[in-house]
Amino acid sequence: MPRYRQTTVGDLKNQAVQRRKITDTKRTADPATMEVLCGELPEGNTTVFDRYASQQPQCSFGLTGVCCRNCIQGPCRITPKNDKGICGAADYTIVARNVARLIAGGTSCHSTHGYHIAETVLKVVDGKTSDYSIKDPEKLHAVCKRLGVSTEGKNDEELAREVTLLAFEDFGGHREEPCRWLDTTITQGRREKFRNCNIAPTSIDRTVVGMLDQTAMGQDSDPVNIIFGGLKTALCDYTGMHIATDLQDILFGTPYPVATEANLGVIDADYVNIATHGHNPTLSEMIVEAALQLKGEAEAAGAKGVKVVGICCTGNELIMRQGVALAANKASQEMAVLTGAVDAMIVDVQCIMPATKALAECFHTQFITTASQVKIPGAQHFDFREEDALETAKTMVRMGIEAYGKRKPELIRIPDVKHAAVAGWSTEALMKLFAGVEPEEPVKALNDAILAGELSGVALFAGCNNLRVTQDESHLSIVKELLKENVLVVATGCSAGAFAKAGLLTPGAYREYGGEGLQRFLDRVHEASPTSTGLPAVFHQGSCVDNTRAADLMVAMAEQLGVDTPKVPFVASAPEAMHEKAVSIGSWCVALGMPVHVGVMPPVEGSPLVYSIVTQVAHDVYGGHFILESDAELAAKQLLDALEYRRWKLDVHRATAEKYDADPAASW
Ligand code: NFS
Ligand code: SF4
Repeated sequence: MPRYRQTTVGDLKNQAVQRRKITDTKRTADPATMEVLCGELPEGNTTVFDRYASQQPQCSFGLTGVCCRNCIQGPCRITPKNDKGICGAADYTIVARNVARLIAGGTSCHSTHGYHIAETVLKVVDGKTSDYSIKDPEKLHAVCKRLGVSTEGKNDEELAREVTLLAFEDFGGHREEPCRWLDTTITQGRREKFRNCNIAPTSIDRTVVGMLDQTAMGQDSDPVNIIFGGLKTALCDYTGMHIATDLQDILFGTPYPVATEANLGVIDADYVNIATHGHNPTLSEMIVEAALQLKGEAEAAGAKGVKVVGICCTGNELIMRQGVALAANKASQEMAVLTGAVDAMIVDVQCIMPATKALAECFHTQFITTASQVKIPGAQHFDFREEDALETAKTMVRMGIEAYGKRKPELIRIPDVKHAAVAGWSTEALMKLFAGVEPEEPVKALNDAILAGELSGVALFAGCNNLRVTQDESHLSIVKELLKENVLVVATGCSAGAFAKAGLLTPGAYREYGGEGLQRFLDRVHEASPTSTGLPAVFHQGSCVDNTRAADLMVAMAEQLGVDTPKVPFVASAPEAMHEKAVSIGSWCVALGMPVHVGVMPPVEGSPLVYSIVTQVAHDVYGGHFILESDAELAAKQLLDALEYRRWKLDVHRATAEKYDADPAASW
């Protein structure tokens, strides 16, 4: 029987791994980024890679999570000599509190994003802006159905208003019942589990505030209770981002396959290049529209037109819906500026390094901020409002057109590296693909392939770039291992960016990277439901805020199989988790029952107790657990083992249920 978890409780990693010498480390696996890095930097400047090196060695109290700064008697640090903080907080309390606060931070980002989209929808239906409209009434109706909103005799605007008001209740309402976007999108088994464990949130805002309260000085010191509070908060992250994805699909359209390109080579010296960076599509969708409308002005300035390229998750939003080319993921954002051919970088929220602005100053690049909560000293700021979105977007694009004339030709060096990519694999798009084989119940095509042993399961690759490791390298090596072993891979965020940049999203790439079973399966479904784009090796599901698309897929699989989610052969991996958002996503994935690999050690090593809760006890309670493994080869093996264990158990439980004409066992 394969093992589903590490057996070495408390056998913590050698901390030396965390502090490997930067000189021993290859910085990036991305040839385009490497090429730019090898060139000259403007005098006095650094890149994220240099600053990571300068920060070494980093403090081991912080690295292992045993530094508490939750009151101003601190900082208190746990050492062999001092096993308690001034107030008496032990390592397990401090580590648990720190992790829970990371989750609260991540949840705040995603839910603020979702809230902003909800406000935009309301402005649209109230007629306060004419720049947006309801592009996907079909999705609107599907969401209404799920939420139990009657559609009889109501037009799209009325329905959208009703849905949005329900979303506001999930954010800040006072109700006894769990948040609707959580409760209506999970299995019955999870609903009961979350209620029984008292981690089903009733309001996002209330829960995040409650988490800050719970983890303040002199409050909760029970690590299990704190971690459960953290999971409740993480389920708010899920709720907020599910709202964001649903409403974005309603407003901008549910993504379907679209062909494009990725990596720095998409920046084209003949065009005015506008890089959009951040996360929120309300801005970038308008930039795309403005770029189209201002083609003539760009031509008058001597360019062939305006080319919009994406960075980080704004890039992921645009690649999904508009087929806009993706230039860079997080660790390469400065490299885009260093090409010398980005005329304006327009940013909204999250993952925008202040250093990118500093670097832009050495070039002609206009750096423009647009969100009231994200201002960067020295950057041009526009107060972006939906009411006059297109006009503001045009003003910003015009700044890029003007800057185009001020380029310094001697500084232009665009790596000749780019790959064709097919993105746009929302869960709806995947179901459409599977429907060719199983028109009545599309997900059955996927489950049947797993039950037949053709596929070994499904993996979600998510998360960031983290400077502690070689950029993109473990994303690529782990995924290649899994593809070879016939795992169907979906991806989001900077992980999807890494795959796009490296050619794993290229049409037909599954032939190069997939095992025989995966190739056979994809050939079959594609033949039955052909696309004009062809199929990639990895299916891009969007930005980080879109991670619930993968959860929806897992829930659909569970329901078709007649089991709860912890039994589904479905795993997740964040090889380079970095942001607080990644911590919250990983945590709700665990609560939903996924084995979740994290390739950089989160700050939990300082407490063997917390370490064992997240890697082992979590499994007993929720069926999901963290696999904390920095070695890519071992990580791939553990993910494959977890899938094998689940397939084995599923087979046993299904065979037994059939024999005794009963439901499959509820345990995992
Ligand atoms: Ni996700 Fe996307 Fe990237 Fe990480 Fe940042 S851009 S939201 S947080 S770094 S994947
Ligand atoms: Fe120290 Fe306790 Fe204050 Fe934390 S809350 S800084 S452990 S006294």
